[in-house]
Amino acid sequence: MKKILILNGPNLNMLGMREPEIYGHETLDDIKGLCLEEAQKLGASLDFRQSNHEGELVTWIQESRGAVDGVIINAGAYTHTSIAIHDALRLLECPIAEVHLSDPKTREPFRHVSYIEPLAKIHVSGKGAAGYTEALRALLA
Ligand code: DHK
Repeated sequence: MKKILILNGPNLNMLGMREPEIYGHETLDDIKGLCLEEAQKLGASLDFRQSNHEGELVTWIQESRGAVDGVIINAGAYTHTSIAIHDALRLLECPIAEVHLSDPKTREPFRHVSYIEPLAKIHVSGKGAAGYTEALRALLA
């Protein structure tokens, strides 16, 4: 059974009440439920996590080295700032999928740079919660 780690960065715990016109009405728990359902259909196991702390995300990425078959990451605002998360992801040999609920490239200029983009094999943006299950299917294809 393939193991997938899904990581969510800062403020994604506030989904549902956080700018729903941008991020949608689903909560992170709703998204977790969708992902678990999809993973079950695809015969994969899932570890779904969220942290507001950069170092905790870095530690989880380090711990996943050699332990999972793919990582899906929505690093929230750390996407645009974190060389530490970039460096941690470089340690991985498994495929990485970068997911965003919104499409950062069409938003403020400070969201146009992603330190994760060059390391990810799969990129899904602007599809809301459905982007997570799309990334899961792509990783497991
Ligand atoms: C989520 C965030 O928290 C923002 O900081 C990113 C991303 C976009 C999203 O669309 O999921 O800029």
